[in-house]
Amino acid sequence: MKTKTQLVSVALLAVAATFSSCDKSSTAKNERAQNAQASYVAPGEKDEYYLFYSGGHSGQVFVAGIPSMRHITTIPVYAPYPATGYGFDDESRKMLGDYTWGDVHHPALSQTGSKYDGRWLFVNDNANNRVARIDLRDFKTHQILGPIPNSSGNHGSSFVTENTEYLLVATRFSVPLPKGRVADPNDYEKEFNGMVSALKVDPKSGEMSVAFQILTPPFDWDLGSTGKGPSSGWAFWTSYNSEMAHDVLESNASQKDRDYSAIVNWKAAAQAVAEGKAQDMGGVPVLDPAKVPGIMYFLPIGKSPHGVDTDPSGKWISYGGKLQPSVTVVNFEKLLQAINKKDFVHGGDVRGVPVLEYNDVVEGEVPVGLGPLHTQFDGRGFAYTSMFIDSNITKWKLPPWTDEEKKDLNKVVLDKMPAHYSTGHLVVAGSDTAHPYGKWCVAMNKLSAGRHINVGPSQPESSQLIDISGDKMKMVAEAYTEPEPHFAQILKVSEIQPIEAYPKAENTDPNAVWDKEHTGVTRNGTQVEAKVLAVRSRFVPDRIDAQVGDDLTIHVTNVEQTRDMIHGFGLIENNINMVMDPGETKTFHIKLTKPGVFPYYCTNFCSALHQEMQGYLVVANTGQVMPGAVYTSGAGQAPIPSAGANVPATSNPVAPAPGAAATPSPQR
Ligand code: RUQ
Ligand code: CUA
Repeated sequence: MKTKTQLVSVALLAVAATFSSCDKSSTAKNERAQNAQASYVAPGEKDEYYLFYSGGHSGQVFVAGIPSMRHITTIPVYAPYPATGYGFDDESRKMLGDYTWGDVHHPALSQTGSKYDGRWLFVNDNANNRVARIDLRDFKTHQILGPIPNSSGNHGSSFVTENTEYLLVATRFSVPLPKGRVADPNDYEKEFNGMVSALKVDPKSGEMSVAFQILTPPFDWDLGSTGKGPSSGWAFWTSYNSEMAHDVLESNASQKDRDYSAIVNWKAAAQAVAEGKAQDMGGVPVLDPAKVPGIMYFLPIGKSPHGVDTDPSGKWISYGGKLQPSVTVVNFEKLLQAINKKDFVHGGDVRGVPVLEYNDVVEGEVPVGLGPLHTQFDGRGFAYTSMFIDSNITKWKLPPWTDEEKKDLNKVVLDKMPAHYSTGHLVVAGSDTAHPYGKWCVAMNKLSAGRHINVGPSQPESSQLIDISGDKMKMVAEAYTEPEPHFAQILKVSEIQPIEAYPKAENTDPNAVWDKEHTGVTRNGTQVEAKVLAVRSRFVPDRIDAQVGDDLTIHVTNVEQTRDMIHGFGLIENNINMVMDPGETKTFHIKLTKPGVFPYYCTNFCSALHQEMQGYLVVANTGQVMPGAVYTSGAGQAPIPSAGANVPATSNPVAPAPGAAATPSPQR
């Protein structure tokens, strides 16, 4: 007689057999072949789009190709990344400051005229209130701004305005302001505040700076979206915790049926700041919306909404319900009318901010299903919402709706594509511009639940590529990334032309060396400076002398001008690992504390003689004279300091004794 367990496994086997036999049916086979073709990029061919994924708490940005979904490169932003030497040289170390991690959520491409201009990619750090700028000319991080003052938990970030005038960001957590002030969380309502911030972007250099902020009640701001077209100059935010709870948020922040969306007129706010209506807080001009009317309004929206997304026309604002099974579509024109007519909730304001009447401005609640988080648009009148609980992508039709559709909005829900599993964000190519590319959607799923080969308990995230060009969505490929993509941006490859080497003419580093004559080591007191040249396949000089107690600075210039000719400079047991791209100079500084001879070597495989590309850093004891030490003669050159008497070289305990055979005979 079979045991119960045996029976269960027999049943499971039967189910598995059904699945595999249906997988092998000719329809499935045909479909698979078609999908494979749709995402196949043959060896030697290239992808059509870049996919820039946020890397979540890995602190990085991943770059993949669409449609192949192949991971192509990783751009380190908030975390050291030895592969590119990021976080080891002086410059990137300085950018990282006191932190070695960040939580990248929402990348945003720069725009001109509500179209991607291919210049920069901005990414937020949810954890330490920062925003970074990646230059798409070299795919490198060039600036990290922050921690932003008066802000704590930079989640609602970064959203670019139509011409990248500003990045608009909002704080997720409320804290006592200015930061550093301590108050009891029991006094949350009174003592804590949130903030919406505008970061100015220099139109030439992309350099970001904190322009101004708007004070808010202590709601938890979640996500944002900037306006365009009719909503140009406006921005929209979702929040949770209008209850202003400070503990057990899971239930305490889900009491009310509505939470507030903030409707911000950022142009009016900038104007008010210019007119001197702001007050300084922590060095930032801060506007109080109770005292400066016309810059902020609140709109009650379904319980704890999550994403808010403006459609390409700028007229429809979609709010993902998260805890209610619908997407709320707001008609911006009605919203503007209500504001102009001062049609506010009777006698209602929250801390001096006027509250709009829900029914005046909402076009409809589209019943998309359970757990709607984010919505994207294809520019053809369709919207796609990620469903966290239902684990699918739901396609629906934007207004204008017919009277019949209005009566039953189930009619505008057009298609559902199962995703695997629990989709968080999704991205449609170009959705946040006035000119989406459409065609591709990528679902970023929170649970991959064993759809890949087993890699133990730490499971990757899954991303699924969906063809949205037809009436019905079609899933064509699946890929995995390390935790954890939140949002992404898609850019047409043909729209940018990244450089492949840094032109020599552009290298303005005063310590760059391009020929052997200018390399060398100089000493001034205890300051030792080495200018090193790297070229296939050697370092010049390949010996650097210093002493314990010295401040050693090493500049390495990779003089190559050829694509992919990268050299590294790894210094053994000193935690130094620089990587120089062709034409680049990098610098590190180290206080020498331990004596020894430390080999340095090229870490990046550059030629057949890559292994030979090595040298020695000789760190003598203080005052110990190394007869072979070579210092470049020059002005200001001081002699090696000696500690009174010369410290003799340590004798070699394994050196052959005088008179012994030079080469010991092999042991028996
Ligand atoms: S958030 S899914 Cu920043 Cu929706 Cu992650
Ligand atoms: Cu240079 Cu390997």
